[in-house]
Amino acid sequence: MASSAPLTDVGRLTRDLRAGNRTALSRAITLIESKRADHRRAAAALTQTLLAATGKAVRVGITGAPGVGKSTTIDALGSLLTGQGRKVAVLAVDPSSRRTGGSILADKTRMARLANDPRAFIRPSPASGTLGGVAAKTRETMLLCEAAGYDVVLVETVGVGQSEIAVADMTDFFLVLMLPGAGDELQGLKKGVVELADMIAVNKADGDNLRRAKAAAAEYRAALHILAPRSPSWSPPVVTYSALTGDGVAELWTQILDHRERMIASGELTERRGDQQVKWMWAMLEERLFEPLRSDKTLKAALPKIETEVSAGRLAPTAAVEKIADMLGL
Ligand SMILES: Nc1nc2c(ncn2[C@@H]2O[C@H](COP(=O)(O)OP(=O)(O)OP(=O)(O)O)[C@@H](O)[C@H]2O)c(=O)[nH]1
Ligand SMILES: [Mg+2]
Repeated sequence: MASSAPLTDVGRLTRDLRAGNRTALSRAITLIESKRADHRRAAAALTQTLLAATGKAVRVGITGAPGVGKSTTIDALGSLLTGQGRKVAVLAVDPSSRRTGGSILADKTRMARLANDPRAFIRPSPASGTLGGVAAKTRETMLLCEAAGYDVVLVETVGVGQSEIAVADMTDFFLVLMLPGAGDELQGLKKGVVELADMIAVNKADGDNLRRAKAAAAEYRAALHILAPRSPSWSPPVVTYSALTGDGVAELWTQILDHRERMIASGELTERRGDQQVKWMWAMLEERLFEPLRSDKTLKAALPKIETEVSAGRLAPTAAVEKIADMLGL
């Protein structure tokens, strides 16, 4: 039904999406990911119309090194939540284009339960582009999912600096996953990530790894003690669990809800979200303002030469900026 209406029929899309129609949700995401001018206008109208229906989900960001078990964790936690009657959306921010068709498939097999769960919706990262662009689309997608009735949004990202910040900036709770074993892993405890973490969870605490996982957790706990916590009402806990056996997965969720309760009570949730909204606005505006730089064909053709001239010291950076601004009509 939804597929017969044009993408720009915002009224229709809004109704179908609010009714929880998955096809409508997918189509709405296609609309917000589109670069066409008419699509962009329709997308802006759609997000404005849906605004009042957004914001009700628990938004959780999940990061960790490749292979730490992010997908397995999302499958375990997500299934636990859908089992409780919740609707779970899984999104990703991966601007590295690492996720080719093949690894999306691999992800789906790592999330085998959720992939076949009518209460779950899995959407891979938007196609590679600038991080700002990818993050903006993911944020908008998150809002669409909320309007479609998803009450938990899990946003996965790879363990690289800028995308972690982007995901922490769009979620209420930032979960950092670690592997058992000390030494190497402590190096992974990069200061930037720890400052973002609302919880550190050591995965794969099963079988032979159990003791090493506990030892790693103790070390992280000690390391965290010397850092100033991000919030006055929350000291990030360090826990161990196994996404494979499911041991400790329920505890992850208990912590997330506990954090939420405190953030609501202290007013920090409202504050964090408000700050995020303003940041999004500026980030999107920046993206928009930069767009002519990427799309203006004459400028695109001229830029390599300008760069060479600047690099060789024949053209002053100031003069180059003037030249580019002229070409853009600024
Ligand atoms: N023993 C054990 N293995 C696990 C656990 N969780 C995940 N694994 C295994 O670790 C490997 C990587 O898991 P993924 O869930 O794909 O990890 P990921 O972090 O999503 O990996 P990328 O998406 O490639 O960054 C798989 O072989 C999993 O079966 C766990 O709790 N215990
Ligand atoms: Mg994965």
